[in-house]
Amino acid sequence: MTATSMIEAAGRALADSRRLLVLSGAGLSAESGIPTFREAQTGLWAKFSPQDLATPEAFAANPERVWAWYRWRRSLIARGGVNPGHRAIAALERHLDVVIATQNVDGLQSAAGSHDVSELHGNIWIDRCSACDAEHRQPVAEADDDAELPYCDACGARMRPGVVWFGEMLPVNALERAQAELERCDCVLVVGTSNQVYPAAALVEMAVAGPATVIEVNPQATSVSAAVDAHIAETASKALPALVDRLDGLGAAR
Ligand code: BV8
Ligand code: ZN
Repeated sequence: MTATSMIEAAGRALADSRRLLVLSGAGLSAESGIPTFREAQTGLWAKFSPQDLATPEAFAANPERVWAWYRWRRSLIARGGVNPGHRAIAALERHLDVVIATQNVDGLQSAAGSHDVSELHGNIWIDRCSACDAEHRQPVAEADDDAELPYCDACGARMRPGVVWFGEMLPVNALERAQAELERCDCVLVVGTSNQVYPAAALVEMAVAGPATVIEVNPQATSVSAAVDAHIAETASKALPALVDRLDGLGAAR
């Protein structure tokens, strides 16, 4: 089936649904100019693998390098901002009850206006104390690469980015919220993830194994593409606004 006919089928499935769980990954923010982890990192970071930077060990060994990487990513996010895919997901709230569980740390889905976003891997705009967990939310702005590394006002320990690194537990409330939604929703929209990082990938697998209709938006095939109800092989910024247009056209009332 072509992407257009898949969008037709997915539009009808969404029109017949009342409660939608969105599971999103880095591909949703790719069109904001934020490289996904799968793509080779650009420029200065080309020689590093994210797995080698997004770990407690990397931070302990070289906090300057890890902070430089997060500051580089903060600048990309501040520059790129919300894209049509993020805005379309927010617009779906006109037609359905929408809960979003995102692997992305960029904060862009909330910035696009979505009201119920669980950040499974934390948020890049939060500094968190490596000792007492005190948190400080940074303004969304280009980072100052030359700024001193931050220390905790409360206990003096080093601050770290408020994200979940490899080998770290996910925030229990975010994960439990997503798991609970899998029981309640009648449709799941999987956007821009290669389903390779657990336990977030397990949510997608549970969706595919469950009773809800599953729609996947990803220009590439993934490990679940053959098992979902509709795989729209298109980018998020094209497919998601088209889905919203279909729902608007079908006059799907909430
Ligand atoms: C945990 C935040 C256990 C940081 C991220 C050894 C020890 C411990 C754990 C493990 C271990 N070995 C394996 C594990 C499990 C590990 C894991 O899954 N590893 C993988 C590599 C196998 N998981 C963990 O470590 C997790 N914690 O298991 O704890 C534990 C138990 C008890 C006690 C203590 C601990 C924590 C995982 C979270 C890691 N943090 N992010 C940061 O961002 O800096 S993960 C990070 O990579 C992202 O958040 C995302 O989730 C993940 C994948 O990123 P990408 O590949 O870039 O994105 P994605 O996969 O979404 O792929 C992009 C997709 O988009 C592609 O399919 C592409 O086709 C598509 N696309 C591209 N363009 C577009 C598009 N789609 C639509 N439109 C487009 N335009
Ligand atoms: Zn502290």
